[in-house]
Amino acid sequence: MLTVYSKKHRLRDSKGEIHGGEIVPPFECPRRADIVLDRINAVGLGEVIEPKDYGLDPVHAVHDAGYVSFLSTCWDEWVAEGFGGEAIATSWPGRTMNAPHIPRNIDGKVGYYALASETSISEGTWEAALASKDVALEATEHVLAGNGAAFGLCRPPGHHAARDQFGGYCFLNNAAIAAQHARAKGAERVAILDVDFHHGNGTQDIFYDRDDVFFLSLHGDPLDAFPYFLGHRDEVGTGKGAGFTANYPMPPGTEYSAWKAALQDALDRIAKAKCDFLVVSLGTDTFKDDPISFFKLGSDDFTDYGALLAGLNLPTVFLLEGGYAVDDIGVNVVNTLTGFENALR
Ligand code: SP5
Ligand code: ZN
Repeated sequence: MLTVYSKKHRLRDSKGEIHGGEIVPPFECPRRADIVLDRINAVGLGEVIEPKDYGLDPVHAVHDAGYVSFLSTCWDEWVAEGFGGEAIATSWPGRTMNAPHIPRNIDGKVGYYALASETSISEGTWEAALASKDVALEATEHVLAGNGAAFGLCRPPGHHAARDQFGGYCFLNNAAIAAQHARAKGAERVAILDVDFHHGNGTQDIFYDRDDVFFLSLHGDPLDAFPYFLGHRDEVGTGKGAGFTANYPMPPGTEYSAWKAALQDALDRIAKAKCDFLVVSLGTDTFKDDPISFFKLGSDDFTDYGALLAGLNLPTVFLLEGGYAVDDIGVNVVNTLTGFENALR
């Protein structure tokens, strides 16, 4: 399988994440991508290429223009304001404010566009986010050209980024950008299957009222896990999108047997919905030793479910999302990809 990778991911190297009231080294760190790339090379998964620059049109196809502009200038505005640290949101339009006006002040804008405070914006974040969406688009192009499957080694991840919000370590929604690009290039109905431990709130937000992109997510119950406010079973889409969002929240301690049953249901629904293109939001934070998650998958389970995904027999783009057991992320990601490939043989 082809991998698309850009070393520009290293430009996203923030110093701190708010976690349990402390500022700690971010779980979402450059070493994650290096370990995945090392494993790809160690097993000889296939060629590794760099992406082209696809520009901002595919970004504007799913994100708000004001949001994109904010991301592109946030760091410079933050520095110009005289702040010494990274851009971290401290005030939000809370539930009693409907925020008709976007603040002029950068501190206010960061709060307006943030959905969580754990994710800082640091120097180089925007450039890394741009490279990450190019990785996703290059992998998508490769699959659209008839090559079966490809892996976009995206970093930073994307699935928490909504039309106009960042957070959960995500800035541009790589999976949404890829799915929209596939639609623009002729796919009739794209399925986005999100197997990251966390609910893909951003992807759901972007496609909630559409029937041409079917979003399905398996995740920790939002009553117990980030992003806390979206991802319940009764969220099924709206308008003509009704029935084209599917959520499988699962409780703390969920083992592979229960997770696999949910996956099989999701795969049945994709097969019945007549989708002709698949984007997999591939997070491996479902792993038993993940430091911020609570599912119990073992490394072999990733191989097993990779094979199940191949059963759909669809053109498939895998895009990296989360996974914070850094020493194991390479094995877990590559197990999914090899499980998929070996099932096709
Ligand atoms: C892409 C992705 O996987 N983003 C995840 C963002 C999670 N950020 C908030 C994590 C809060 C974790 N609380 C963990 C408690 C552990 N005992
Ligand atoms: Zn995650």
